[in-house]
Amino acid sequence: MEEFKTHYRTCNLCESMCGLEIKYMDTTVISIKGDKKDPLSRGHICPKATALTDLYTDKDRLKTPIKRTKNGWVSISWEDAFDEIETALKRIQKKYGKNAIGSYRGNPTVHNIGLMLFGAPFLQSLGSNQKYTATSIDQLPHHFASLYMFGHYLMLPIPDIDRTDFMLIMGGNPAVSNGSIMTAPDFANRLKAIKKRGGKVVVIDPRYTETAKIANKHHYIKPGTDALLLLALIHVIFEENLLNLAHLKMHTNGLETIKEVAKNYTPKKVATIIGFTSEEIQQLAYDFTASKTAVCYGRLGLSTQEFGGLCQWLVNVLNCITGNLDSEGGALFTKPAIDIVGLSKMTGKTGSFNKRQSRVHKLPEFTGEFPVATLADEILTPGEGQIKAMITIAGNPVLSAPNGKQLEKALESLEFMVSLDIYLNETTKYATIILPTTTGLETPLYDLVFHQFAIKNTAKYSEALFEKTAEQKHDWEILKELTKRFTGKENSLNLEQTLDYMLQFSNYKNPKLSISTLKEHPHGIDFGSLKPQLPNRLFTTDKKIELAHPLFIADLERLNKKLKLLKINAISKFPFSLIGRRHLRSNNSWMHNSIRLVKGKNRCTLLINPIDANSLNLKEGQFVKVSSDVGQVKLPIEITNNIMYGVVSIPHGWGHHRKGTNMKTAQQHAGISFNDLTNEQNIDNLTGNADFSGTKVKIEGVKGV
Ligand SMILES: Nc1nc2c(c(=O)[nH]1)N[C@H]1C(S)=C(S)[C@@H](COP(=O)(O)OP(=O)(O)OC[C@H]3O[C@@H](n4cnc5c(=O)[nH]c(N)nc54)[C@H](O)[C@@H]3O)O[C@H]1N2
Ligand SMILES: Nc1nc2c(c(=O)[nH]1)N[C@H]1C(S)=C(S)[C@@H](COP(=O)(O)OP(=O)(O)OC[C@H]3O[C@@H](n4cnc5c(=O)[nH]c(N)nc54)[C@H](O)[C@@H]3O)O[C@H]1N2
Ligand code: SF4
Ligand SMILES: [Mo]
Repeated sequence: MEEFKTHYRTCNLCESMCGLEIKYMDTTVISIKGDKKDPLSRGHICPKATALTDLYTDKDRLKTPIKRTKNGWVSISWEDAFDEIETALKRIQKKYGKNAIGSYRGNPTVHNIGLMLFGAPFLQSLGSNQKYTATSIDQLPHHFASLYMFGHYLMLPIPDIDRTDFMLIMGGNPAVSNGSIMTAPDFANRLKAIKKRGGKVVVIDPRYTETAKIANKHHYIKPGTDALLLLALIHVIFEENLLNLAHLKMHTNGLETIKEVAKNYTPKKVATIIGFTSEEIQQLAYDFTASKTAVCYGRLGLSTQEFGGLCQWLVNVLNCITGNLDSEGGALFTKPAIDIVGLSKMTGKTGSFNKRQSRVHKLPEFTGEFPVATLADEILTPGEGQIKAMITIAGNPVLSAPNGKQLEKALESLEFMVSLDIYLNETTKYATIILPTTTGLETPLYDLVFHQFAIKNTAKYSEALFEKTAEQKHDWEILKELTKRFTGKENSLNLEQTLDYMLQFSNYKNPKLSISTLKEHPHGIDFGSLKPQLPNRLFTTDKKIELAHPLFIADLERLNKKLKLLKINAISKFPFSLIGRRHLRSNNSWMHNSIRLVKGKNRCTLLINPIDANSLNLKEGQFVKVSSDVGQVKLPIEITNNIMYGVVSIPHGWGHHRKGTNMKTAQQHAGISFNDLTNEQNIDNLTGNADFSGTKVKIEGVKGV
């Protein structure tokens, strides 16, 4: 009998970069286990990893280009698809100008080395300003804070969780999400290790989350009020002389301004509004500062809210003024082998803001892209510069971006749309042509982005496990061909050659990195823990951390207005705050076609507190109508003590009942879409990021389904 073979690779599904050990025979996967020798993940995996097999064998996956006709979708050849796309896009450029072609790139872009290396040159070849990505429905406020504080939008401080004595987690649920902007595989055990070594973990979240359950302490907070808590903590630190800038003492600007503005936010003033007592706020400030090392980590729940920019700024300020920025056990900057930040010294690309404004709502550009919240209006509003054609790459904005129904209307109105995707789904069904791509086990991987955000410096290259079929194309091959058609020039380098070129600039010389050295180390290479790097690594012109940039200070006005409103506590037509949640066996909107991931009890439910359920006379499992100012959905409820009074939760990424898709398993487990309730007008006015969290809704019981 033939022996099984073993293949080592990195999982591309979330930010954790888990090492996988895959046993296979021919083109059949026998087992997927954690790779114990991976220096970062140490053998950890989650249930999604085994679904990589399902993605590989999924009969609903598209394998050849398809074109929408009056009689439905038909397969066409790659050559015809490229010709038609070139002709249509060039016609539209000629008729309406270059900005008539919009693009949206979704989350798997950053998990796909082909899209990372070949996506930007293609979009550049089109010369359009109308660029959108999932960044503005996710981590934009982190980038914004880093741009103005450290001079580079990618200089994101990463919690040193393996050495910290105190971790304050706000608006993140890494026990389920496996960590984000903190590549920390096996997060739950790393968190338990903090407790084991005598440290403490405190979680601040409107839901008693899976992370909260393994922490020392959890505290509810009213959605959208975290900036007030952070300011009150900073207030206590100044007021009680708990300040400690450690080695950064001579390297900051604006400390006095922070002290001045924090005066206004006494614990007493903010406590009831955020759902704390003033003693609890004070105690948190004492615990944080009394700990030898500590780190505050604020993630999605802090970013996708009304004050996302302020929150991420204040998280950095808190770490900095307590001696926990750029220090072991605090938040540190990484030094990956291929160092996009370091390389900016050559490329000069450090990020930009508000260099131009969007056409319809005058929203600011961030590093070349506009907020996706305004995409539908850019398509639907006539006039010079209106988007007439769209390119979507690895994205499903109909389910992921605010007000999905409005976006559907917009996509339907386009003259032409092309999608690079693996499925005919809620977004790609509006395409004129879908170009199917390889994914997962069929692709090579080097994590350009997540090595940059990891809690340790490592490097790893994964070769494709299975050869693609003759009819399939990799994302990068498709993009390379399309680029050639718009520049007239052939890029002579393939994917590995491009990576090999970049590896020459590696931060590490021992061993000297190249694709071939990386192939000799299939488990990855360990370059050790993160180290302090400031002030050298700063990109600010005076090499100082800007603690109080005027943009943040000015935005406090908006927060103050909100504070006044919250004090009034007026009766609202939409009395509940809706928040999201993630599940270990789900991944945004696109992994629901795997039976092993969706089977079991329905997960697309509304969580509600027993007090709220009682007052509305609702019973467990009953269907409710949830309405917001833009739409309504119906789904069953789950009554639980694990959610704050006045807050309800629905997971995002569901809503697969929409007609015209071809994902049969997902359709059978359709759920409803959170983003049929979110209003695209609700954004963080400072950064342009979508404000999903705390969407105001009304709940009413309904009979039957
Ligand atoms: N209400 C609410 N909305 C949210 C969130 C929330 O918490 N609440 N979260 C937000 C966040 S954090 C994010 S990142 C976004 C995600 O938003 P999106 O990135 O728009 O959505 P995904 O669900 O990740 O869809 C990924 C798409 O890529 C395709 N795909 C998968 N792999 C590949 C590949 O290798 N190549 C190509 N070409 N395509 C591929 C899939 O089929 C799918 O169509 O959603 C955001 N939206
Ligand atoms: N299993 C799984 N893993 C994933 C994903 C997935 O879909 N499934 N998606 C991946 C992606 S794209 C991302 S970006 C990451 C996100 O990773 P995380 O940032 O960990 O995201 P969530 O799990 O959505 O956690 C957000 C938390 O914020 C809380 N929250 C909501 N509003 C507020 C608020 O106003 N204040 C506070 N303090 N908390 C609030 C929510 O209750 C929730 O617990 O996860 C990644 N990993
Ligand atoms: S946590 Fe799960 S999905 Fe994320 S990289 Fe690891 S195995 Fe893959
Ligand atoms: Mo995300």
